[in-house]
Amino acid sequence: MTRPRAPWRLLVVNGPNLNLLGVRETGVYGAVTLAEIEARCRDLAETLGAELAFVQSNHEGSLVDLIQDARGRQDLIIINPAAYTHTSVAIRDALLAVALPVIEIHLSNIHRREPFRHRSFVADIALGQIAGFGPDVYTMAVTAAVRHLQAASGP
Ligand code: DHK
Repeated sequence: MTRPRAPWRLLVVNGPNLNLLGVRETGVYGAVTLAEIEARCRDLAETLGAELAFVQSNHEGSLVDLIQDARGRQDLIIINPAAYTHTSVAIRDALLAVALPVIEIHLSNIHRREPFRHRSFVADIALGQIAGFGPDVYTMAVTAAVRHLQAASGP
């Protein structure tokens, strides 16, 4: 496999209901909108020399399509699968199929919440999981992604 080279191409995938960030359950997910999170990620990506694609869908099949489209076009996927984290074999299989490194993120600390949120179909195929720091998990993941790709690109 060819090693990735800068500029790193990052895809950020957002699952269901994240389009309502800033409005939905603000005590859990905070008051920052997805558009603001995208803007923060874009600023950081530019600073770090990365290209950023940022997508959201409420539909499992559309998320599978978006992940499949990343094959050969992106170097790494950052994903907040939202509720599909806990249910979707299809999203897991799509991530395995494209064989790109994955970073899993959640605004809330899913391990402190209801037991059904403790299970993730993505965690064991991800480089790592970042959860519980609100919108900052997105920029943390962009930083981690670039560091990972830099290390993987070799000297
Ligand atoms: C977002 C959701 O919509 C939930 O279904 C997940 C995740 C947690 C988050 O914290 O970002 O359980």
